[in-house]
Amino acid sequence: MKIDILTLFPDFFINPLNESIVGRAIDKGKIEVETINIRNYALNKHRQVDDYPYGGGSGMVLKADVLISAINDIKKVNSWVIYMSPQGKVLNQKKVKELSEKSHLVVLCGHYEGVDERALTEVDEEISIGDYVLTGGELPALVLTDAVTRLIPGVLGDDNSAIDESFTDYLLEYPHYTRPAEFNGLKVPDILLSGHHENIRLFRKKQSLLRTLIKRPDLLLSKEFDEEEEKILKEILFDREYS
Ligand code: 4FV
Repeated sequence: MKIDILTLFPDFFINPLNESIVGRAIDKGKIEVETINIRNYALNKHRQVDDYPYGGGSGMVLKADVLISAINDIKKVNSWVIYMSPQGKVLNQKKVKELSEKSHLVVLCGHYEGVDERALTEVDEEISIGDYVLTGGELPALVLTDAVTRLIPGVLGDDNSAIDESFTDYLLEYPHYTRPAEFNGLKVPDILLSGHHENIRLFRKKQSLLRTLIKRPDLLLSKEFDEEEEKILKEILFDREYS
């Protein structure tokens, strides 16, 4: 997979794309990430990329002619063009999984007041990282790049770790513990020290359901429960064993 990031601030990405898991994934050639300066597509000698909004108002707007020539210069037949914007659907793990299966993502970073609406004619999808307003689309582009990169086969040590993690199957992750076995008088649950894998699996499933019920019940609205999950939920809700 290749991710081309269209931005006015390519240097913003230097460190984050050279650190940790994403940096290693790029070094291992698991993913290619390139930042392209929108200003390279400015059309006049002043290298202008933005202008005053028609109809007045504060701030500047990124020019459609500049953005569209940039997008059309970069995109290929199989490209998926994403504009990071508060107007987009809020990113979730399901969407990340879907995007991680594409071969080429072009990610457009807005700035100032945003982009000329006509630039969206070359955009396949608007995505938001949350209902708040940022100074630019650079952080959202990094969030998307990080989340997608993790799901590329071979990026995470063992690909299994991306299977039973938060939001996979609409459940929050079970609690994690490591040494010391007792800390500040708080003991690691005995079942995790038992070595009984099936009981540990059931404990973790129950913890995931419980935590999701308490912390993010909204997630359960779009979840299909399998027989075992139904049994565990009944035990939680009615506080008694079900055979
Ligand atoms: C944003 C978000 C976001 C809006 C105006 C950039 C800013 C400026 N992008 N999720 N939330 N973008 O706040 O994706 O152009």
